[in-house]
Amino acid sequence: MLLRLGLRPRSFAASTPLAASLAWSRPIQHLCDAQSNVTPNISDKIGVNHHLNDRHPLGIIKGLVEASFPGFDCVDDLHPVVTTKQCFDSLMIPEGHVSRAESDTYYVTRDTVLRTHTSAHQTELLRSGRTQFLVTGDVYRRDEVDASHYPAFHQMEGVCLFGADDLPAGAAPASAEATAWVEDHLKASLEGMVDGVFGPVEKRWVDAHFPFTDPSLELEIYFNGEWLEVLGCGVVQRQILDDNGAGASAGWAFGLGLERLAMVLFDIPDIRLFWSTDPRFTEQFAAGKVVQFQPFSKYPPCFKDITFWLPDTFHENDFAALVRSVAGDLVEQVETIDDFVHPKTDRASKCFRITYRSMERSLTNDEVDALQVEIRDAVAGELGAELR
Ligand code: FA5
Ligand code: MG
Repeated sequence: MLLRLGLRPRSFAASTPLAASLAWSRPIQHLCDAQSNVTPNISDKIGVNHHLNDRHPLGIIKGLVEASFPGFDCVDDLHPVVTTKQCFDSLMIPEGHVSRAESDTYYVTRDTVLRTHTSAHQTELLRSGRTQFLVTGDVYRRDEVDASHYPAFHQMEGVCLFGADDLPAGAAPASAEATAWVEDHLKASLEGMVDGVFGPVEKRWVDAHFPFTDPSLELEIYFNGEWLEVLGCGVVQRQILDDNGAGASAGWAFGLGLERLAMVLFDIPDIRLFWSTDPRFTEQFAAGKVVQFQPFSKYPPCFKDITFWLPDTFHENDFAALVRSVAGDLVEQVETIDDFVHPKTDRASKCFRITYRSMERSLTNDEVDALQVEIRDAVAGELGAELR
């Protein structure tokens, strides 16, 4: 574990501007308490707001999806530091759920986190009386490292409520009939959005589970030879509607990954590119235009393996976050290539392969070696693991 959450009280939490407007949006290192696991490479991303840049692929795709939902209120300026109540409790995510773990979530203090999804704003917007809305923002997760996962990414949440008048005649909002009708409406709306934005693409629905929807589904699109999960969605739990002033309605919600959609739409092969400031990337895009990304070159990769005895509490995301904090976007992938348990002592070790590759230039052996040494030191120091 990089940094553990302690139990001492946090004095500033009460005065932290939550869900304040982006006027507050700048690095948040000063908000973090001593136990925070927010690393500088993450806090530096706060306030960049690619989704507000209409010449960035994320801003362009946001505009296209918003245009597919005419009449919806579009909210895109809520601050990414939220309370655990907003992010988890309000969505019926139980204590002890994996999404709350320090291995998966960036804690600012014990009671505040970098939002892990835009669903964190669902209930406050329901309470504001809105019945159709989209919320876009940057979200943060300690997650695996590969071409489609990044610790900072962007989501768009959509919510649509239906009153008794919208539902089939005689179907009470809380009835099974209304739920089935809302689910059909949800699928048709999202398929319509995807067909409108992408034209013909291969897609499929997969059963899913979210504590805040029932039933729950995910949509996948076939891209670069694989099924890519682009969104999660479902019928909003009755209790959430009842608790937030929408008890007379039924409704659906979705949360889509803007990077994933933009990868498909612009043919962008690696999620790190969204953070590139290389003009060879940024100058390919213009407001309102969909173009095929022209890769500027593929520089050679460099592979380095590291093997260590696992400390008592260890999660693979701890290692991924550590690698990202040392080597940033020079890391393309982190894979586990070997698991070993000592037959006599029962001690477990893992071997990870790190793929280093810059999207902008060739890396030198010396610089990769230096990064690897820094990672080895941090594994021994911060993770408290014994290198092999
Ligand atoms: C959620 O975040 C739910 N809040 C979605 C939802 C909203 C369900 C409303 C029901 C109702 P999930 O963890 O599956 O679900 O993430 C949603 C999408 O975010 C994924 O489908 C994917 O497109 C994107 N995503 C998730 N993790 C990453 C990551 N590390 N990097 C890039 N995109 C990601
Ligand atoms: Mg998912």
